[in-house]
Amino acid sequence: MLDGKKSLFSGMQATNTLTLGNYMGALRNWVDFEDEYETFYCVVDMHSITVRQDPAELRRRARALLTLYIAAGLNPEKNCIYYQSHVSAHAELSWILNCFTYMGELNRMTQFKDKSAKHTDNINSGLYTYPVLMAADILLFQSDIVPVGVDQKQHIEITRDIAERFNTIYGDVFTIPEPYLGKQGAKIMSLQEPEKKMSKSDENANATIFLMDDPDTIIRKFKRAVTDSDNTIRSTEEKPGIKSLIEIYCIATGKTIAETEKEFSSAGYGDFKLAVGESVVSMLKPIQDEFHRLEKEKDYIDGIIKGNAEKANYYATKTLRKVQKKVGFPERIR
Ligand code: AQP
Repeated sequence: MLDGKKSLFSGMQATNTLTLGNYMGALRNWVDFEDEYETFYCVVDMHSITVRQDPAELRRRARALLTLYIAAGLNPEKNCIYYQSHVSAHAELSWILNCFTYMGELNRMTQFKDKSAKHTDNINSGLYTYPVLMAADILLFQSDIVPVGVDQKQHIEITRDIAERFNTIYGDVFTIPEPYLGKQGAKIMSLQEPEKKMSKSDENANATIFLMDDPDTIIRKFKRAVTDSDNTIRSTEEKPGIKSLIEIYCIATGKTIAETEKEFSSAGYGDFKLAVGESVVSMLKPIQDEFHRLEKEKDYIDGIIKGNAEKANYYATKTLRKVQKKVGFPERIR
C-alpha cells in the first residue's frame, strides 16, 4: 500500500528485445491495473549486468524497452515507467536485504542454477544475489501484487520470506506481496523445444518470437514450430507443441480452447501453424507501429524518463529511510 492506495511493481530486463512470452505472460496484463493501483514498471537494467553486456547496446535496448512498454499500451501519465539505475534506493535496499537473506535460500533458486549453467565463464555474485535485488525492487514500493510469468514465482516467494523476516524483527515495515499470474500465457513455450519456456536468450533464433520480428519472420518461425506426428489439433499434455500453439492463438484472437479446436477440427498442422502466425502478426502490428512512431518522439520519451524517475525516487526513498532507521543507521543532519 502507498498512501492508502494498492501498489504494484513489475519489471523486465533489457537483455534482448522482448519475446512473445514476455508479452503474453506479463506485459499484456499490466495495462489492466492502472486505475486501481499505484503502478511502477521498471526497466531493470541493474539486473541485466549480471550477464556481460555491451554498454552501448544495453543503453539502446533499455530505451527501446521503455518505449515498448508505452507502445504496448501503458499510459505513462498513469503508470510510473522508469529505469532501475535512475533510482539508487534499489541498490541501497538490496544491500540491507542481503543481510537478511540466507545463502541456503539463494542456493535453491532455479534461475541461478539455470543461468550459471549457461554462463559458466561468469558466475558472478550479482547473479547469485539477483533475487535480493528483485526483493528490494518490489518491497521499495510496498507492492501488494507483482504481475509476472510462472518462472518468476520462486523469486516472489523468497521476497515474501525476506519481508516477513524483516517485519518479524522490526515491526510492520513492508507490505507482503502476492504474485499475480494471468489466466493464460503465464508460461509460453519455446517453438523448438516445447517443454522449455520461450526465452530472450535462447541461442536458437527459431525458438523465440521477438515482439519486433517482421511478419515474414513470424510466419516462418511458426511454420517451423516443433509439434508431433499425430496431426490433430487438440490441447493435451501429450502434445506440448500443439498445446502451446493453441494457447498463443487463443490469446492473440480472444477465442477459447474449445472454439479453436472446433475451428481447426479438419485442418492439418500446416494450415493451423499459418493461422497462429497470422494471428500473432495482427496482434503485434499496432504495437510495432506505435513503437516506431514513439521512437521518433525523443523529447516526449526523455520527459517521461525524467518525470517518472522523480516519482519513483520519491516513493522508494520514503521506504528506504524507514528501513535505514529501523536497522539503526544514524539520522541525516539537515
Ligand atoms: N516464456 C514466458 N512465458 C510467460 N512469461 C514469461 N516471462 C519470461 N518468459 C516468459 C515473464 O516476462 C517477465 C520479464 O522477465 P525478465 O525480463 O526478467 O526475463 P526472464 O524472466 O529472465 O525471462 P527471459 O525473457 O527468458 O529472459 P532471459 O532469457 O534473459 O532469462 C517476467 O515476468 C517473466 O516471468
